[in-house]
Amino acid sequence: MKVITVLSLGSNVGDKLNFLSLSKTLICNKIGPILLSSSIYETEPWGVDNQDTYLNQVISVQTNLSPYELLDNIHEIEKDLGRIREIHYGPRTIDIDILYYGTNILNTETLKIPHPHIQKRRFILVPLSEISPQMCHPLLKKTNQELLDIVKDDGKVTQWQQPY
Ligand code: PH2
Ligand code: MG
Ligand code: MG
Repeated sequence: MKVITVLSLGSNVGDKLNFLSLSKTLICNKIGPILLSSSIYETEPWGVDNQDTYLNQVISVQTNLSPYELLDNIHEIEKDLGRIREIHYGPRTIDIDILYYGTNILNTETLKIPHPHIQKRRFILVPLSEISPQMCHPLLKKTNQELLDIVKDDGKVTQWQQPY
C-alpha cells in the first residue's frame, strides 16, 4: 500500500550539504520517490551547546514500506553515511527522523509516529510548513502552520544559500 511519509533530514558534521544530498539519493533508491522537498535551512543546535550549526530539510516520500521497514531502511542509510551513535543529541553526519507516516499513529518503545518533538522545534516546523502548511497533525489536531505560529522555541532558522 502506498503511503506518504514525511521525513526530516539533519547534518552538522563534515560536508553537511553533501550528506543531505547523498541521503536523498539513498532515500529514493531504498524508500521511494521524493514528492516534495523544502528549502535547506541553517539552524541553531537544539538541546545541546557547543555544537556546529545544522543544515536541516524536510521531504515527503511515497513508500510501500511499513513503518518498521521504513525505520530499518533509515538506519541502514544512516549507517552507510557513517553515522556513529554516541552522544544523545550529539554531532551527526546524517539524522533521518520520521515525522509523519500518512495519518497513522504509532506509540511503541522503538517507534513513535508522529515524531513526538515536531511541535517543539522550529528547525522542523519551518521547513515542514514550507512544504505542507495545511497538513493536520493527527494527534494535536492543528495544522503544521498553526503549530509553527504557536511554537515557543526561538532557535534561529535561516534559509541556507549556496555560496557562490
Ligand atoms: N537534531 C537533534 C538535536 N538538535 N538541532 C538542530 N538545529 N537540528 C537538528 O536536526 C537537531 C538538533 C537530534 O536529532
Ligand atoms: Mg533527530
Ligand atoms: Mg534520529
